[in-house]
This record gives sequence, C-alpha cells and structure tokens, in this order.
Amino acid sequence: MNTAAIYHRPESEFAYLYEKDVLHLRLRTAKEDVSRVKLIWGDPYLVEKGQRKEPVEMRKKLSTDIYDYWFISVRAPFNRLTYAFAITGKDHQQFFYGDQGLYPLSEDVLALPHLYFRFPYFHEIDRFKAPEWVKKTVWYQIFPERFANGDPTNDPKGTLSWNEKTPGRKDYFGGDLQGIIDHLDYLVDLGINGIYLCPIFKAYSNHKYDTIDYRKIDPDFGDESLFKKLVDECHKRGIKVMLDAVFNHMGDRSPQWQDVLVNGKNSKYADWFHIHKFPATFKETDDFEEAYDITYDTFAFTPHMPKLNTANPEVQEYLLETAKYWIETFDIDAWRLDVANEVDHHFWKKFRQVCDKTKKDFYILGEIWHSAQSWLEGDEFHAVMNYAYTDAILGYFIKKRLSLNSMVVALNQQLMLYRAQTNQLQFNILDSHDTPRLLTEAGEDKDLMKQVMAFTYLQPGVPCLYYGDEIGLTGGADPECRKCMVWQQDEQDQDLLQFVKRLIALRKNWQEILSQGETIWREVDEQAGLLILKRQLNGKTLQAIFNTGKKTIPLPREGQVLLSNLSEQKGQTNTVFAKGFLILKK
Ligand code: ARE
Ligand code: CA
Repeated sequence: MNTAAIYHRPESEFAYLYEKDVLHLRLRTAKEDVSRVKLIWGDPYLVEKGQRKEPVEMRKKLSTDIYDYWFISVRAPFNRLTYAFAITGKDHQQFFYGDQGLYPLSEDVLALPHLYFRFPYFHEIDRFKAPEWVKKTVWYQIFPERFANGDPTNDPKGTLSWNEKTPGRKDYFGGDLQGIIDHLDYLVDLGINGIYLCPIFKAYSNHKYDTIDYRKIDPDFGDESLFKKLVDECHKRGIKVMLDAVFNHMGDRSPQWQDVLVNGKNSKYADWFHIHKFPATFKETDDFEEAYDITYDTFAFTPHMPKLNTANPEVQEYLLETAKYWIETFDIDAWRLDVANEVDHHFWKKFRQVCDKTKKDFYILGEIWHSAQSWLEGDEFHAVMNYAYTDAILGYFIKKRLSLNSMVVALNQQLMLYRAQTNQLQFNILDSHDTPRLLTEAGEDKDLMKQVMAFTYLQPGVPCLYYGDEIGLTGGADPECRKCMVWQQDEQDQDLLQFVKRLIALRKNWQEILSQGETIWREVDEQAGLLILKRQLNGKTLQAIFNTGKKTIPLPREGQVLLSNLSEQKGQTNTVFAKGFLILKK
C-alpha cells in the first residue's frame, strides 16, 4: 500500500461540522491503491473503556490523477468523537491510521485510544455557516459606467455617446445607477436574483477602484438616496445586492493621501499607508498605471493606489465603519472584497464579525484568483471568486490547454480544498471586468460558449453572468471587456439570450441538486471527447452529456445513457440542449 499518500487532518476540510451535529470526514489515499476504508469511532470517554461503535464503511467519492478521496457523514450523540481509519489495500495489507500515524491493524492497536484522531466537541459557534439564500442565487455582474445611462445630467465632462467606440482606459460613457434601476425588469425576465456592482463610491477613474470617499456614491452614478431606491427596487424584485469593497488601497486623490503629500511624515495619516521613504514619490513611465521607484506600497505598480495599512487601528475603524454603514443604512446583502488576498487576515476576521453582527446571513466573497483555504476556515470569507475552478473549465473547453481528464482532475482538486459549505457558495465566473469576454475567448463560437456556460451552471457553487454576455457582447482584455451594454433588441443575439434564460431557469429549478448535490463523473471518454456528468441529491439525478468530439450520433431516449457522441435534437421537452450537449432531467 502506498502509505505516503495517506492523509487526514482534524478540524480542516478533512474533518468539519457540516450541519449542527453532522460531521463530514474525508480521507486521502493513493489512487486505485485502497479497496476499502472503515471508520473506527466512538465517544472519547467510552472508547477509553474499549467501547466503540460498529465500524462504518466510507465511500470513495472523488479522485484526482494521484489520489482517491474517501468520505463519510456521521452524527455523534454527545457531540464529541474519537475516530480512526481502518484501511485495506488492494494488496490486502491492513493499516490503522490515527493521530499518531499508521500502524499495522491489530486488536492491540485498536485498544489504544491515544492513537485515535479527536473531534473533542462539536461547537455550533465554530461551525462554518453558509447563508442559505446564496445557493439559490444566479448573479449578474454590472460595471456601472457601462450598463445604462439613465441620467445624462450626471455624465462627467467629456462623456462619449453610448457605444461610440471600444472603451479605452480613460473613457466615460455615462453609465449610472438610474440606468440600472431602469433595467431591473430586464434582469428579472432574465432570471437574475443577485447583482454584483463594481465600485460605486466616489473615486477618480471610470472603474472607481481608486476610492476618494467610501461614504459617498460617486456623483457620476448618482447619490445615496438614489442608491437607496436601487436597493429597495431590487429587494422588491427578489434581487440581492452585492457591493465591491476596495479596502486594500485608496485612491491618491483621497483627502487622506493628499494630506500625506502635503505634510509628509507629520501627516496624521502617515501611518495609514505603507510609506518606506518620505516624501512619498514615484517616477512616471509612459503608462499612467505603471511607475517605478515608488517610495510606498501600492496595488500592483499603480502609484495612484497607495496600499492601506490595515493593521493600523484607525484604518480598521474607518473601514469597518464603512462596511457597517452600507449594510445598516442601505440594507445591502453582500460584499465582494477587492484584492482580498493582499489584506491581512487579522483585519478580515474583524470584518467578518462586523458583517455578521450587522446583518444575518450576510455573504462575504473574496476576490482571490488562486487556492484560498486560509481565508475560508469559517471566520473570514464564505467563498471566493472561483477563477481557479473555472480556469480548468476554460482550460479544456476553450483554450485546449488541458485534456478532458486533467480538467476533471483539476476540478476535483479544487473541490477537495474546501468544506462542502464553501463549495456550495463558490462564485463561478467564466469572465469578468478583469478578463477577456467568454465569447471572444471562444473565438466567437456561440455553440462553444453555450456548452461552457451549461457545464459551468451545472457545477457546485453559484454562477455569475458578466453583463452583456447573454446578448453576445465581445471584448478582449481590460478595458476592451468593458464595452457599453447593447439595448437595441435588433443588435442583441436573441437566440443566445433565450438560451441563457433557459439555462438560468434550469439552474434555479434544479438549484438544490446543482448547489448541494454530489458530482459524479459518469463517463470521461478522452478519445471521443465525451463527458457525462451526473449531479445527485436524495435520489434525484440530473445528467448531462457533453460532446466535444467531432462525431455525431442519435440522441438518447429519456434516461437512456449515451456511450458515444451526440448531435442536436429538436423538440425534446425534457431536455435543455444546444449543439454539443444535452441535459437529461429525471
Ligand atoms: C490596470 C491595467 C490592467 C493591469 C492592472 C494591474 O489597466 O491592464 O492588468 O492595472 O496591473 C483596477 C481597474 C483596472 C486597472 C487597475 C490598476 O479595474 O483596469 O488595471 O485598477 O489601475 C490581479 C489582482 C486582482 C486585481 C487584478 C487586476 O490579484 O485583485 O490583478 N483585480 C482587482 C479588480 C480590478 C481593479 C483592482 C483589483 C485594483 O477586480 O478591476 O483594477 O483595485 C492573474 C493573477 C491575478 C491577477 C489577474 C489579473 O490571473 O493570478 O492575481 O489579478 O491575473 O491581472
Ligand atoms: Ca449618466
């Protein structure tokens, strides 16, 4: 038996409370190396007296290229547990695996309680709690400057006419909050029940990530009473509102930074930032967003975004009060945290406390593009923008960078990083204001785009649609991915719009299975380019067949499973399909 691959860690994604008194346990072993795993378990104070519960079989649930992951869900009557794993290899070797490591399985070893793992007590207060409403949400990301110009009177100087050109970094087109309010019914019709707004507080640039005043709505977008109206109108329509908290840095036109420029180290804000040498200066390049010899920490190399010192109690107070203000005064439902991975954990733990205290079931989403276990222990974020997960999807379907098997491996790897609660709340974006648009990445192949969206909407986690993707907007890297929304119906791709509506409806009708159900890779046929994915919960199954190969075959009857490629089928009511895939609902 390949014992080096065997791994478990108490009080982590390997052992955690899923519900009030339900414990999830996972064990990692080498792929195809172990034939069975039994959980040896009992109440710590009874195991000590040699009284153990009947061992129970664990199930092999997911695999990567080198590991198998075994799983079990248990209830313990006294909310405490002593446990270990009895592992039987395909070579018939048997091991006991517990807190002190691996031992050949024997009655003597089983009789030693200190060799077992412990879950000393199931504390509800420590349990990772998930806001249930998020699982029912299909999000829509809006870049406010480009969604709709509802009020030309607030257009900044030099505003261009709507969609006059592909946006440059410094262009303004006049999008605002009124424009969003005017199109809420469009979003309801689309099936959207959550919007994520990029920053809307007073800032200098068109993206508003260089904040000047965290307590003011940017005048280009409107004012606080209009924002209050927007939230109320959203809530009336069952739409949740998530705002963008840019706490890693401020804009250099903020009063705080301006005071530092004037008063240097005597400024009362000097310690609000990470200034290495006074005066705070930088050397320009021909790119206004890139400088060198900067004497203070910034976001990237952008001198206009001095990094905040979130270890400073005054900065903490200022930002935490900001977080509370927008929840308390405007009743927002979630924060998306910009550059979340570059802000200290100590601050985020305080931030989480403030949000939890201010509004029940508040959702905290971190912008982290890589594996994020240390922010997802339950006392900071609920989830992250799942770029690391969707990168594998795009890597196979779009970029042909991954094989079918390596995509499945990468997705399973990501799922095994986190507790089930997090996997159910992860924010699945295929593109955003920071990346090229999906249709452009798909080489403007709308069938391919539909296939990738369908696959993603069937994954654990919640989908987020980047504004305009549904009507066929294209665009390369930032800022080209931020074109003005197209509202003339004859310029919108109505077929794509209808497809997206059907897919969102499917996602919502099958939300329980899709957000919480088990993922079973029924068939991964590299040769044929065929992938059959099953999602299962409480005996209900949703099955999807993806054809990424070249051949076509007749479609299955209801419930029959295909074992090779498929072509488009008209008229079947029980499926959602487009060229290249089909979703069977049973
Ligand atoms: C400017 C340039 C961009 C350039 C960027 C970074 O226009 O071409 O890529 O600087 O040098 C905002 C504006 C941007 C502007 C930026 C700086 O929206 O248009 O971009 O300010 O002036 C990393 C961070 C991630 C960050 C992205 C941009 O990890 O947090 O870079 N995303 C947030 C927001 C942005 C916003 C800011 C941060 C600043 O979503 O919109 O930018 O507040 C890989 C890495 C990621 C990296 C990603 C993108 O995947 O893994 O870590 O994200 O590439 O570069
Ligand atoms: Ca306007």
